[in-house]
Amino acid sequence: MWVFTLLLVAATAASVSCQDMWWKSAVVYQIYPRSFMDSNGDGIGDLNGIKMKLPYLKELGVDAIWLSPIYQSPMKDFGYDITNYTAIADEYGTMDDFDALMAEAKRLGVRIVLDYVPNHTSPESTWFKLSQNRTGKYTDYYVWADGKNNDSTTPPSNWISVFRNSAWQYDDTRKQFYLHQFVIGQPDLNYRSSYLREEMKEVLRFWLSKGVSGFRVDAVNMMYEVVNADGTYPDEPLSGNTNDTASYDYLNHLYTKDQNDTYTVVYDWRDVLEEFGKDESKIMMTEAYTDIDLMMRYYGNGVRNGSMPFNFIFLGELSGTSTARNMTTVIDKWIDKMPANTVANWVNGNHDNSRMATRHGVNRVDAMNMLALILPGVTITYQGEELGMTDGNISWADTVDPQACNTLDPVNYWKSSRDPARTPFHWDATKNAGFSNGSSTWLPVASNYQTVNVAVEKAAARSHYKFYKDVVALKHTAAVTSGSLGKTALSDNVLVVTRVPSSASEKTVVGIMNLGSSSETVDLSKVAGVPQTLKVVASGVACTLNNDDTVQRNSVTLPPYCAMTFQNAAATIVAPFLLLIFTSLIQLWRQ
Ligand SMILES: *[C@@H]1O[C@H](CO)[C@@H](O)[C@H](O)[C@H]1NC(C)=O
Ligand SMILES: *[C@@H]1O[C@H](CO)[C@@H](O)[C@H](O)[C@H]1NC(C)=O
Ligand SMILES: *[C@@H]1O[C@H](CO)[C@@H](O)[C@H](O)[C@H]1NC(C)=O
Ligand SMILES: *[C@@H]1O[C@H](CO)[C@@H](O)[C@H](O)[C@H]1NC(C)=O
Ligand SMILES: *[C@@H]1O[C@H](CO)[C@@H](O)[C@H](O)[C@H]1NC(C)=O
Ligand SMILES: *[C@@H]1O[C@H](CO)[C@@H](O)[C@H](O)[C@H]1NC(C)=O
Ligand SMILES: *[C@@H]1O[C@H](CO)[C@@H](O)[C@H](O)[C@H]1NC(C)=O
Ligand SMILES: *[C@@H]1O[C@H](CO)[C@@H](O)[C@H](O)[C@H]1NC(C)=O
Ligand SMILES: *[C@@H]1O[C@H](CO)[C@@H](O)[C@H](O)[C@H]1NC(C)=O
Ligand SMILES: CC(=O)N[C@H]1CO[C@H](CO)[C@@H](O)[C@@H]1O
Ligand SMILES: [Ca+2]
Ligand SMILES: [Ca+2]
Repeated sequence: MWVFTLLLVAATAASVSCQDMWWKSAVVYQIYPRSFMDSNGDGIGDLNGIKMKLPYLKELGVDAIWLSPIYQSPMKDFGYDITNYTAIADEYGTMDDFDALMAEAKRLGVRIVLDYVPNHTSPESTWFKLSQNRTGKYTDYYVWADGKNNDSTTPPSNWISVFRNSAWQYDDTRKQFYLHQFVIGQPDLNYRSSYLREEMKEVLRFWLSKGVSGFRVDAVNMMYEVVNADGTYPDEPLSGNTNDTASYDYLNHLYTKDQNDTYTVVYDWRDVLEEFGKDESKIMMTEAYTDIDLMMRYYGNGVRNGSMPFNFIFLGELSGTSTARNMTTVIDKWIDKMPANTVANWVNGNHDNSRMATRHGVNRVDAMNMLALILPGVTITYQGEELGMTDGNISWADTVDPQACNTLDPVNYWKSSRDPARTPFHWDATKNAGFSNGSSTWLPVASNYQTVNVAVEKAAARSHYKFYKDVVALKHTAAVTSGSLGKTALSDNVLVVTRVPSSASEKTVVGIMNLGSSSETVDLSKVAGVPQTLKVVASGVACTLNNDDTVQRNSVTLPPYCAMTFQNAAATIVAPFLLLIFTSLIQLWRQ
């Protein structure tokens, strides 16, 4: 009996330290602040707007919100061009507003993760001005170089910006070129300067001291560029993919991304996060669109810990025509590569890509949301995915994204525009979708806001919102947090995902989806780990069963496009029973 009691105590202690690592199984919800909620009627979302809507996020069940940049910026790239990393953009509010948002989020138990943009600042930054002047340590804060043959009209190398044309801009003050891998208004910082590296760590400490739970790191693999021994920069070879000489795709980027020094800097940042990790494990997520093997190195090198690299596999490798087998292949691809004891993550969308509901089709919204939520690790949801929001239609006249404007092409601009995925959030069917009470909004509201919005979806018997919320509620069950993972394609259209907990007293979670346009009846007794009697805990918009209905595993019928989640039907009496024994034992012992 003593052994039994001790075991129970040990189990309790272990689960407490697991809680600490809150992001091991968590939902991180990306907010694009400009488009979430406008509190003062200027047509631009802001911090007070986010604060007003925290109860919505709490009710939805998200663990943390990641805010796209909220810092002082001339908004040439909508906040990814930062003037001052420790000041709030005027249009988003003040530092007092941030502190109030932080306090309210803490009160509600919603964590805040901030965007960290280390590759570049705005040229309006004081650092840049001091660097132009070659003032002290700031002299080498940016990547400066003479033109070829010291000519002010010939750039130092042939490098091309992600947003088209030369990546070098001549600066008349310093009489040198500066590098900008993104827009001209985003000069690259120079990570070969130790002063700069220290300065950037101070930025992390500033926000950690305010209580944030971690960072999402922007464009991390662009931090370092190769420099020759004589200080010149090597030309990149042509890719052969396109004849458009202004396109980023024209070159093979051997020297401007994925350099080895990058990983060291990321591991150094992890150490800074550890300084603040006593009460809460801090999260770091890095954005790098690159080869999967290079991505895995962000997790750590076996000696030092790093950060969780964003998994863009759902974005890049699945589409509306993917089969159930395609999905299992793609899931394995990530899981098989992950180093031991690291955390997986699943990204369904962000502000740079066409919305999930548009890429996969509205019919697959429930399936894709369910998949990202019940697989192990962190689910990253871009605002509006829980509603099935689709891309808005933005005319050339209304286009503001520099990536589209730089094409100067009023016909084909939409192919490179990120505006359609950034339209204001749909709260209700009133003016401006309830996003703003102003006369206009910074981007037009998508035209389907009267049918796709929070108010309508909360009131409906079935909706993407309700389904999403019901699945999120399982995120912290033992099955989803740490259960074993099974995935079986029963046909081209039917995928079954099982999460079986190690303890028989915990419930198994089973997710099932029909990707096709005809009804399917499947026998789940063929799938390992599926309980005999299943109770519906989440039922998508295309399904007919309701929550709490039960079905036998040997015959489950799925209407077209239906996604459902089940748990074991039989109430488990084991856990409460054990608890009863345990408390009785303690009482006995005390007497
Ligand atoms: C509506 O607009 C007024 C100013 O025009 C502003 O003071 C108020 O906070 C706004 N309310 C909401 C909910 O947007
Ligand atoms: C950033 O803004 C803060 C608050 O206004 C100010 O104290 C600080 O000096 C600024 N830093 C830079 C580099 O401009
Ligand atoms: C840079 O130098 C110019 C000319 O000496 C001066 O006008 C300007 O104030 C200086 N800027 C900074 C940030 O020191
Ligand atoms: C390049 O030209 C500038 C003047 O434009 C001059 O100050 C500098 O010394 C020259 N650099 C080299 C390496 O010749
Ligand atoms: C580039 O132009 C050449 C010559 O016109 C053509 O043969 C080739 O197919 C083009 N390449 C691409 C990727 O369009
Ligand atoms: C980068 O690091 C990898 C792994 O340690 C190594 O194999 C490779 O040679 C390095 N590349 C360079 C250019 O140093
Ligand atoms: C890396 O992280 C793991 C898991 O959190 C931890 O056990 C380990 O001690 C860390 N290693 C280092 C070198 O910090
Ligand atoms: C999806 O499956 C089809 C048929 O097996 C295959 O041809 C295709 O390459 C797969 N696509 C992906 C992304 O795995
Ligand atoms: C955008 O336009 C397309 C084609 O006209 C249409 O199918 C789609 O529903 C529109 N999207 C929205 C959000 O209005
Ligand atoms: C997903 C994401 O945050 N993408 C950003 C990557 O970095 C560039 C430059 O900072 C931004 O334009 C993107 O929005
Ligand atoms: Ca506003
Ligand atoms: Ca860089």
